[in-house]
Amino acid sequence: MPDSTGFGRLRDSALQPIAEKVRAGVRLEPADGVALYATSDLLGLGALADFANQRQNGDRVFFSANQHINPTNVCVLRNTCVFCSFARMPKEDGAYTRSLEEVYAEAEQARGMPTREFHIVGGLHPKLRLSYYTDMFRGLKARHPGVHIKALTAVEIAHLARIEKLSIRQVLEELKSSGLSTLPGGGAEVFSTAVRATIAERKLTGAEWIAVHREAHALGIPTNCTMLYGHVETPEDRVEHLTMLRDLQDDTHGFLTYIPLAYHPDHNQLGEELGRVGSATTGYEDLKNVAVARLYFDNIDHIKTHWPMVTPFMSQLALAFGCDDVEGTVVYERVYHEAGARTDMHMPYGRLVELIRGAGKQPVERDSLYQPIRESFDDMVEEPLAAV
Ligand code: V47
Repeated sequence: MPDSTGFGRLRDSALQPIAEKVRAGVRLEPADGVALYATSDLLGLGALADFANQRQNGDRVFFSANQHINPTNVCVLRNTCVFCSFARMPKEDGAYTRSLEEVYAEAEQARGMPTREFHIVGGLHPKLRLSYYTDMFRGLKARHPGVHIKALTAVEIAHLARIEKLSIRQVLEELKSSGLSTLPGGGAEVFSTAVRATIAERKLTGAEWIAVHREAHALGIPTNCTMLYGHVETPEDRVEHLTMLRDLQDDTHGFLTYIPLAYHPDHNQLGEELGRVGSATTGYEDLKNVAVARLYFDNIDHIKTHWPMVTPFMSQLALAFGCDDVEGTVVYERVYHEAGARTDMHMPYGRLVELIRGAGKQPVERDSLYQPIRESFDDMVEEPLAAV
């Protein structure tokens, strides 16, 4: 086939018209998204996504020094979010709820480390009130004034509004004035009503998730967005989900980055029902989800790879498939490790730098709003990637 796009020969002819749009910077239609998910020409897809990423970010790859904190795993949706291995009933084995002093003690690990962000998420606890979180954020800010607080998914915000009988806006305003600066992208799963009915029956709907993020953006709170892939969703469900995120971004420009989240099937009901225990998503699917996102989101600047889920090795490969943003140091990860992830919990700062350099890219330490903090690492001691 003659090559009019400059991408070389594309093995799948369905990619040809999409390649022309990508080259010309024309927005992809939902049908294009479905065709991208359908292709088996992973290298062709990757070449297009790499082109789109290079045009936007050059060789720069962003990372942050962050620490995840999960104050409680008690969750009222424990029995209906069947994909989740993290949640517990209040009296169930393994249930925990940290006191504020315990949260502060965990956050002390940030001292002596380069940490610039606390990423704080947990379950929908029936008794923890809004004041638990506002006190927590004030306390953390008093102890670590320079550390940014990215906390509470849209689902947790909606839960707090419900138990406090406040509006979403009021909850967000209270949280913002106590130190919260951005929201993470969790709880989105897949917006399709049919998928939600199967995997997360009582969680807030896709439209409600979007409404919380719209409100946050209106209040000057930037947010992240995600999609949980690799369970019962179809390519059409994925594209519908990406389209809803892209539409909101057109309106608000409040999303900082998109993170495709790879479903882990261990220790949860869905994994058992699907007969998938012990077999997470494939590397092929992981790379495809990064590449499609880079091509479909012409209005979201960054695509992040979450190394605890897909392994540092897949995250490094993702950098050749359209990804420009790598999850940070993390320190302690519970959500995926409960679900069977066998990766380390902590990625030392120097190892992140090496991971990015090893892909021939230029590491950039960023703050939570994607402002560059550090771009020269010449004096850094090498820390090789550990096997997982
Ligand atoms: O919403 C739960 C997912 C999410 C499983 O914003 C599972 O920077 C896989 O959203 N297998 C929470 N995934 C985590 C999240 C996140 C992660 C990293 C960075 C950011 C960010 C956000 O974890 C949940 C759900 O989609 N999850 N159970 C599981 N078994």
